[in-house]
Amino acid sequence: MREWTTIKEYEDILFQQYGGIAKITINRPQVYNAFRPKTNEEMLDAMAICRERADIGVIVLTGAGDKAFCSGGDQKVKGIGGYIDDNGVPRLNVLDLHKAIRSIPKPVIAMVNGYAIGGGHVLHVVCDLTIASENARFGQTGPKVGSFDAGFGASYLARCVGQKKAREIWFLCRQYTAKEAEEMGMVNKVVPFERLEDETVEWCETILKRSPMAIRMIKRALNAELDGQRGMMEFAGDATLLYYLMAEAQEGKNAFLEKRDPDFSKFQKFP
Ligand code: S0N
Repeated sequence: MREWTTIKEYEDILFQQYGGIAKITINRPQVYNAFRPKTNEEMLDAMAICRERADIGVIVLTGAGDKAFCSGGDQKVKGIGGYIDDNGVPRLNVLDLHKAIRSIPKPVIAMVNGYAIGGGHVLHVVCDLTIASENARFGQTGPKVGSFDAGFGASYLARCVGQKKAREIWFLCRQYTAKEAEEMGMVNKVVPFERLEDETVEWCETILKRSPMAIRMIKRALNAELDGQRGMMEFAGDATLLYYLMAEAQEGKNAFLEKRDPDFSKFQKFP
């Protein structure tokens, strides 16, 4: 059994670390790890910490127990206009979490340990990779329970499984086994439940041996294709970051500070 150390205490989630891996666990097993606004706020806070912390290279998202990864929005707090927070404000702040998962320049792996249903299904879809246990079940429920996600849960799902399958998943609201989800292309690997964490940690440790800048750029590139101007902005932002690391960019800044003309002639012009 590996030792996960707590990074920060929260009410609805566990936030732990093992080496360069951060693990965010939705800890509401009594409602099959359904999220309420507070759960999403806490996950957003944990994601912000993961983004800042240079010692964290991969993030694992999972649910507590062996029944559910996440069963979507907590139907007990669903009100008019969204999920009601502690101040009585209706929110759909899981969408902010989707954006954070897409935007963080580090891989996010869904470790699916049971039901990934409704908004919980969308959550695993939005993650960069999905590793599932054999008991996992996947599916959307929106059109059955008065909801839908027309964001990544539709468009990125279709990129993963194809348009026809995505329409089937949303129109029929059936459940699929982990094996079926793998065959459809929305799960990377299926393992016995007892192997789930070991397998996920092995994937993380392999990624941690790879070049972080290369991983960052490839995540940006794969996102940009779907994310339009925002995706291009994030890709372009990292191109600027790379440029700032070069002596050529520093020459411009140094020349300004030294009140001289910059000399860019010494820098190679690549074919
Ligand atoms: C997961 C299911 C299939 C499991 O069935 P099973 O094994 O028969 O167990 P149950 O007895 O049904 O459940 C066990 C206990 O857990 C509670 N519970 C389960 N799911 C929820 C939930 N979502 N909210 C609150 N409680 C839940 C049960 O009530 C039960 O507790 P007790 O015994 O005390 O009654 C089955 O449980 C199931 O189908 N669950 C509901 C799945 C669902 O419909 N989820 C909501 C779908 N909608 C969303 O997620 C909306 C998402 C959203 O906010 C959004 C909006 C806009 C854009 C994007 C999104 C997005 O999230 O992507």
